[in-house]
Amino acid sequence: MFARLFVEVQPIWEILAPRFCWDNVKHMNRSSRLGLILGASILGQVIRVWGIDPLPQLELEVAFPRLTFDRPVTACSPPSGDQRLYLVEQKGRILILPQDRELDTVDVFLDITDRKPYVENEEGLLGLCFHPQYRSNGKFYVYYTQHQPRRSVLSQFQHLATDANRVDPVTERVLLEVPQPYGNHNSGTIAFGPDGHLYIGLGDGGSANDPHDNGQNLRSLLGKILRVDVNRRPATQNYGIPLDNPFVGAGSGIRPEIWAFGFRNPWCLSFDPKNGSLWMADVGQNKWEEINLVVRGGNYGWNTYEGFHLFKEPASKAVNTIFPVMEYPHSPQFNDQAVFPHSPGLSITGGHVYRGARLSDFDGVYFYGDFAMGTLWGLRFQHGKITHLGTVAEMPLDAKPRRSISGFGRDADGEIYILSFDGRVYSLEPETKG
Ligand SMILES: [Ca+2]
Repeated sequence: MFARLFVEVQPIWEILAPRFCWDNVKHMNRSSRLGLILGASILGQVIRVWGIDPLPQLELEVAFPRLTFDRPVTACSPPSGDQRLYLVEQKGRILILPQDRELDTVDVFLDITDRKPYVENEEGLLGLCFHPQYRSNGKFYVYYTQHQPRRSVLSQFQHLATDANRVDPVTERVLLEVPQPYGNHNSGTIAFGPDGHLYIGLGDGGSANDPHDNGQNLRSLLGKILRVDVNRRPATQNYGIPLDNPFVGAGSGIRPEIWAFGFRNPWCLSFDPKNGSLWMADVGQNKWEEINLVVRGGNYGWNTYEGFHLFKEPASKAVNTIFPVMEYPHSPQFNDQAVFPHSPGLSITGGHVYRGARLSDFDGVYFYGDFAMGTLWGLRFQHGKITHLGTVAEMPLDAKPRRSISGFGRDADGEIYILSFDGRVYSLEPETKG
């Protein structure tokens, strides 16, 4: 299934030729040339891959032209028929965006900025999802970081009985607190599965290279995806453990909350609304970014493997590793080691499987992007293999500020949005000709 494909990669300078004059390239300073090389290699569409079809191009359009946001990280709509997007800002606010996109006003749904969740670059209010019965119970869940001591917090809140657009922070019920040794790799992506249970992504604790080997340690919650029951719990517990979790009863301190393990920094996880499969992008260390299909009890390799590649001896430490659906390199030079050829990036941002109605060519396509490069890709995975793959939108080389991709949003209709630290939310639009 993961056999190396035979590929033919076109040299970068051949790709460049129609667009750029070589003399201009020679006279660029080093950083500009690097940017150009990376930008050119984004033209991964010219990589000819046997048996994999390309995808059409899309354009990104500013979805709310009169609104800008401060470090948006995720957005979603509640399962209540509410068509509006609820957008999370890393510094601690959840905003309800207007259904009329020309408006310049938002409702502040929840504001915990006074708790100062955002201290280090990867800390903050990082996750939001709504209870499947949100319409009747008004419950939703957030993940945020705190200091003294440094930790991650998973909490339930409820909107006001008198105003569904507002939340009183005193409704908070803390479900879980996890000590964090470092400021990075907090993950914080949360989602309800089709089984009604809450799935929680936790990074490996941070620093670099997973210094405490948390990813492979089943006695630690770090470097895991957890699965908990928010509805049925023992009186003394803040959440229940579904009895069919894979490590229930394993003993020896092995945590029964764990659903899957061997992750570095899941960003982000998402269920395909059509078939329930769980997609998760894991941010890489030095060379490889990866996309995984997560199954019950699966070991996804970190820190023994980074993508498909042995990262830390011995290989025997990661038993039955499940390798990614897709990986991409930090440099085009690594493509000769790759299982699939792919244009480069430095930090993956996982998105969603498209099941909306507007972009029929993209039904079933998993969208993902890169925080550093601003590239948007898509892939379609059917019957155990990738059938379609390609760059669907590129960051303009002269974009200022750079169009990073910090997160994705998905609304009640299944339409996908791109969130960027340039302060914008983008919608996906068919490419305009000419
Ligand atoms: Ca992995």
